[in-house]
Amino acid sequence: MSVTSNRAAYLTEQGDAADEELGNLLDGLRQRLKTISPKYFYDERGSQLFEQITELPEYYLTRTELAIMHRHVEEMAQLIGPEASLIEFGSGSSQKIRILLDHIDALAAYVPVDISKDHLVASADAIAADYPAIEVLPVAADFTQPFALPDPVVTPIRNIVYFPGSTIGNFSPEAALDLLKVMHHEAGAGGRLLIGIDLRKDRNILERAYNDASGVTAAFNLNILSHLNNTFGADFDPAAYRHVAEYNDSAGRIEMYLVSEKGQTVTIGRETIAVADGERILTEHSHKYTFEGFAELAAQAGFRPIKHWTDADEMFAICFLERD
Ligand code: SAH
Ligand code: AVI
Repeated sequence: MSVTSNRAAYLTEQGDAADEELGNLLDGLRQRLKTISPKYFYDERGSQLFEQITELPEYYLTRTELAIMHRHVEEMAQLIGPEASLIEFGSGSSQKIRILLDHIDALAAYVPVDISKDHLVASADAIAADYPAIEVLPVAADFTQPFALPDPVVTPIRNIVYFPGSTIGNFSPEAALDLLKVMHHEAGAGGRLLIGIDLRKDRNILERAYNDASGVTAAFNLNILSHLNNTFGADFDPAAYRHVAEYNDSAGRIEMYLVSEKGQTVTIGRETIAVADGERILTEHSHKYTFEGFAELAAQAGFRPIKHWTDADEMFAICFLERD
């Protein structure tokens, strides 16, 4: 773990060694259904493309969650209480947190946690500049592994883990449970969780959201290959793959793939991998929950729902939970 100064405050960096990362990546590509972790979407360009996705007319998730936040923020702020530390998992552009920061009294600290380091630093700097009274302590880490929390100057009364965006949906139910356990750990005694979940709905609405007419989601999906080329020296040809997103009704999830347009090989490290014509590489699942299904999962991690809010069409929910 190293600590380097930046304008926001101090950036804490925690992560796996490069060879462990490469080993995990190769394990995924050796499976019968080749799989790349969706965490590799988020290099600087991937983070920018995700920002564009949030503004697409088809991608209802962000504007629906923002509307719920605006509508119920006073009640959320009351439940959070004064002198809390807000720990945001997958903070991205730190846009939604601003709604809470505008309404919470005497926050102890804001701790944005994200794997996309440059984007994290820029977003944390912007928050620090716009909210000079709040201590901003960014952590660049893979949040699926427990990480050390920075020490704020003001000792928080409680930790609130904030996990918006329905990013929990990008994990299998087993991995989501493990992640909820990490959040339970990071929340600590008396801690709470405020989390966004995308609800089950008509497959046409879902498939449109992940197959936008302007092709931004396709560019986001294909960018994962450029990220692997830059990070691991791989030689994927992104132009030789095509984006596919479809809803799997029985599993309740959108599945995103890259489909190879021809037989080809890719070299990563010392390994050469054959990809057949028409073969699919799985890049992302996006699970859609019922509120009850999510509450059941959260209960297994030691969280009890206190309150939840939805929009009028019940497209999206924000849940506030406390530790048992
Ligand atoms: N919270 C924002 C961004 C959601 S996009 C919103 O609600 O709009 C998902 C974010 O999680 C990205 O910023 C990505 O970089 C981050 N992320 C994805 N997987 C991660 C991981 N394993 N560890 C840390 N951050 C991760
Ligand atoms: C970050 N996550 C919740 C997004 C989702 O909707 O699953 C990522 C995304 N993938 C394609 N479009 C957006």
